Parts: sequence; C-alpha cells; structure tokens
Amino acid sequence: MSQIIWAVTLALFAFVVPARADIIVQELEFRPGIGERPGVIFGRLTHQGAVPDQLIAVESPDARIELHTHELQGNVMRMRRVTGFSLAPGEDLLLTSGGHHLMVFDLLRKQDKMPLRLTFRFENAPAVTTDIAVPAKAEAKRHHHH
Ligand SMILES: [Cu+2]
Repeated sequence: MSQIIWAVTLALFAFVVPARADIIVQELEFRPGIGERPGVIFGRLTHQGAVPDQLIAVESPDARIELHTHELQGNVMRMRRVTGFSLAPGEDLLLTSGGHHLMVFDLLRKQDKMPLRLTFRFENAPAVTTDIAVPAKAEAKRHHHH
C-alpha cells in the first residue's frame, strides 16, 4: 500500500515541477544612459507558476546589470541596489520608472549594432534568456562625437 502512495506522490511531483517554469519576460525596454551614465531597463515579468519565486540576478555578456528599487529616504526618493525582486504566483512584476528597475553599467560600446543579451535568473524557475534592442536614438546621440 505504501508503495502505491509513494508512486502517486512521485507522479504528482513530476506533474507539479514543470509548472514552476512559467515566468514570462516581456515588454522589455532599454533606455541607454547619456554619455557614461548607466542605462535602465523597464519591462514586465509574468509569473504563471504555482509557487512564489524571486528574480535573483540579470546577467549579460555585454554589460553589468544591477537590480534597483526606489525608496523614500526622508522626503527624497532614492535608488537602492537590492538582491532580489519577489515574484508572486499569478502576479506581474513591473520594472518601471520610479519603481523596481534594472540598471545597466559598463555597456560595451564595441557592440553598438548588437542587441543586448539578458539572462534572467530565478530562485526556482529556469533561467530565461532574451535579446533586447538598443534603441536607434542612442546611435544618433553617439554620432555627435564624430
Ligand atoms: Cu537604478
């Protein structure tokens, strides 16, 4: 009898695990910084899994990415680096101006024409890799240096 229960438990576990993989990264928008200033990335992460998760890092071969949030210090809104953003099942995490966002440092200028490759790493869900376009406006600004 206990073997049957164990088999059923394993079957349920096998069914539940793939459901944890459902984090969709969408609506990404990269705004490069002016001159040597860091750029910023906004977007939306939709968590369709059943268990709470956390975005713990965003990596790129082309830049150093930090997770930032805004918080009120006295009367002043300031940016602060954080180690993760919580992802609740069935909810969207918004990366937005004045809220949570990604900060882009040390962008490799050699690769102006290339999209920026990002890998989102989560506590539970598998990593998501996606490319984000470098806007044409950034190209235009850089042409002033010629
Ligand atoms: Cu920031």
